[in-house]
Amino acid sequence: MSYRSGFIAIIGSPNVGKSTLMNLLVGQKVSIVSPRAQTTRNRVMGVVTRPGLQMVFLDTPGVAAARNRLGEYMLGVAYESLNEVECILFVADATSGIRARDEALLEKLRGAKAPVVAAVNKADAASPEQIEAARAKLGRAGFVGQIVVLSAKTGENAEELVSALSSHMEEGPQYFPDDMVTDQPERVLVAEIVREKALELLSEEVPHGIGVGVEKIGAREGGRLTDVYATIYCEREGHKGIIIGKQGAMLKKIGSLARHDIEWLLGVRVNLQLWVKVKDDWRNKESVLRELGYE
Ligand SMILES: Nc1nc2c(ncn2[C@@H]2O[C@H](COP(=O)(O)OP(=O)(O)OP(=O)(O)O)[C@@H](O)[C@H]2O)c(=O)[nH]1
Ligand SMILES: [Mg+2]
Repeated sequence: MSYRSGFIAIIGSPNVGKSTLMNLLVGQKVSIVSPRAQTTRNRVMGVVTRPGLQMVFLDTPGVAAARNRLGEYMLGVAYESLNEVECILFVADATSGIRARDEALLEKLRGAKAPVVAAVNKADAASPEQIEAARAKLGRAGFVGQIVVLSAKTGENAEELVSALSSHMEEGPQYFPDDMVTDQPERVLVAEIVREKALELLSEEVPHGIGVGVEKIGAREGGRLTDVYATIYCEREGHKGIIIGKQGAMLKKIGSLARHDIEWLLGVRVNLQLWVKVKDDWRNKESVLRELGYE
């Protein structure tokens, strides 16, 4: 039998579980996840390789009205991903249902060239009525080929989604080697881990204005220890105080959670040094956006 492969864009409103779902399918965390909307800021590739089949997922930022240049960039990333794929996976959250914003996005997908498959996620947390309501609305759109109800958290029905998506893969090459799960460089993965922990631990408006830059990843002691230097950027002096916390407690917490994950990623003991810097209104500044990889 011939080899089948293709690219699949994952798109949906913020916080519906797109990144969690991609991580589940890939079998490894490649895209960071948090309870806050607008966690994903860039296109994140996740590769699923099976015998005779390769599916290349593109996780994208949740589609939401842009409030700054970073937001505009994120919207662009989400929409552009639709042009380069064999299939579109629209993700909705069963617990919040198909809201006006989901419907507006769905309307945009109506004109897309690629076939659309929908996932109704968070089935583990939704009532049967909520699930039915979401499924019915998606069905009424008229162009959604398959609708799969699942849970990215428990893995329930994930295989059903894989088979729905694989039916849209076409005869093609194995794009990436068997052991490759993402195209993100180490530096980006490390910065994202730090950002994930900051998103998890900080509250209110602080997390949204955070960016992370990694200045150094360097081995020493004959490779037994790796130094990682990273800076957390925020938008205001007041935010800097919150990120550092009382006697440095918050920064310490962020650092210790991040170090744990970075050690797992790099497979070596890590000395993580974190700094916090204020860059006034950086989400509107092209130079900083470029520096942090949002270009
Ligand atoms: N109960 C439940 N929670 C889930 C499920 N999938 C994701 N979540 C949670 O939903 C929240 C958002 O998950 P993400 O994967 O970051 O969502 P996203 O769609 O990628 O969000 P953005 O990147 O901001 O657009 C996190 O707290 C997840 O743990 C699920 O199947 N069930
Ligand atoms: Mg995401």
